[in-house]
Amino acid sequence: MIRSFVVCSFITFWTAFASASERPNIIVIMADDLGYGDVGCYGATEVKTPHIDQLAAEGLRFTSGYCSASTCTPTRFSLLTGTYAFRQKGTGIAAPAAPAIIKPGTETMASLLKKAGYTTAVIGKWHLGLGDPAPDWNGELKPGPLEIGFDHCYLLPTTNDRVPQVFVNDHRVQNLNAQDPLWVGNKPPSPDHPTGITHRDTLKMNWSHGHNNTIHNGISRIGFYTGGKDARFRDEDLADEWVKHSDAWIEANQKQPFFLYFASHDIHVPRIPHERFQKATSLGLRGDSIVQLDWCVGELMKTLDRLKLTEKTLIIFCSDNGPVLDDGYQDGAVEKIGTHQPAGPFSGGKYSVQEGGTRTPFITRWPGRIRPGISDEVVCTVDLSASLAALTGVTLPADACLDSMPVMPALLGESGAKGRDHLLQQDNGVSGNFGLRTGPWKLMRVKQPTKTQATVSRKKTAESSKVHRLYHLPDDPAETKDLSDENPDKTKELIEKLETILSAGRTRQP
Ligand code: NG6
Ligand code: CA
Repeated sequence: MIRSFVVCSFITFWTAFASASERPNIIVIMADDLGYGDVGCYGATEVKTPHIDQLAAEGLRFTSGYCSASTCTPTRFSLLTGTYAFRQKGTGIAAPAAPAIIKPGTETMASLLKKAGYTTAVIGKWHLGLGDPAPDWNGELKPGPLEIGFDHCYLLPTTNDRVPQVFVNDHRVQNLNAQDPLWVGNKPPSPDHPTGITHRDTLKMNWSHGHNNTIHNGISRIGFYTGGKDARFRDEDLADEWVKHSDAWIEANQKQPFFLYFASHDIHVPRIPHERFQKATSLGLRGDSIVQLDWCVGELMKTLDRLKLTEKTLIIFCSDNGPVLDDGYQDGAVEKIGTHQPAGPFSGGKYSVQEGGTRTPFITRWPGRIRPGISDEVVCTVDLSASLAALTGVTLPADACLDSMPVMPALLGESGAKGRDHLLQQDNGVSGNFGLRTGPWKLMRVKQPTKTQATVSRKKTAESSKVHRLYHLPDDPAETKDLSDENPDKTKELIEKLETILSAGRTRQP
């Protein structure tokens, strides 16, 4: 169902451009750990997000927009491949020295759009591994994005609480001095190597769990490294760097259709926004990082305006998983949360298969083509590959994008268009926990309980020891009342459907 802001007489105008295939510029902005309730247009009042709100006001805001997993690597894997991460081993949260998880030869969103004539780039957090069998930090970092369809990449290789803090520009660590090679490992390189444990009193941000290995910029991280001093960045400068690089890349590629995957690191830990954003909110550094993310969105919009590309560009804004407060550093997120509700009306958050884990902000904007409004259709980041292929007239190979549903008409808000008819939710991939939503019903399979910090979600969820639980989302968005005993047939039907999805190898019919 689509609720439109515009009167019906405009409909002919908004749909007049529909044709067999279209090639707008495409920017997918993926936020990191941003929850459903973390931005103004989804109900936040204690942090202001004027640019994301503007995107929603000029586009389509989804109330049932999801990412496919409640942690980063599996969502990003399935975003790019169109296949659920649980189908491939080794797609859980990637370690600092993880090899490339998406193998060359795999069809991806980028390789599909290249077939449609697009120039492609990923700028920002990668966290899908580099190299084979391990990253060669001082040599060529391949395979990586360039071997799976991207023409250019400018990356934070893992995630910023993991080592190393360097930019990867195409196949090389940027500014690496050959006299000072970069070494990365999972054990201390020497007994006297300073760590977050041995030098805890020197840290500018203290850790709360994990994150106590090598120190860089006064922050201890996951993993160890030495060398590469000239190549290292300051955490405070990350967002500026993504924006500057994106601006230049868009300008250089404005003549042909382009696809930019803008993978912001905000609001993942360590939350160290630029000094000009620090103290921007009463929510501490987590809130300040939301303001920085919003600024990035505004800068991308300004670049499009400046180059007169706004009406030629489809922007898709989403998140890689739901919210978390203390994710390993004492940054005030828990203490300063006030009345802010990061997961909005939902329960759970990052790491969980409750709604808060994967139901996240999801906005599409394409002025002149998408009629502004709100959509209740179910869409998921895993659908973007098949949907963008359909939009641009690329035929999907039968053996690619195994779970990606072509829901482009729903993403464009076309009249009567339907989203997906079921929605699968996974966590990091090893617990055996899954969620399955069809229509108003949500089945949860809980093999291992997930701890969600009470402050992420204020909703009291009923403790249940049952593996399979059933919820009616319109009446109970916070999944507090297990209705499986009252609805045994529905429960059985959904258990069978879940087992089929898990074992069938694919859900998209070729
Ligand atoms: C967890 C880390 C957490 C975060 C997460 C990945 C610990 C104790 N926790 O293992 O801090 O890095 O991995 O987040 O180390 S994600 O958004 O990239 O998936
Ligand atoms: Ca994340």
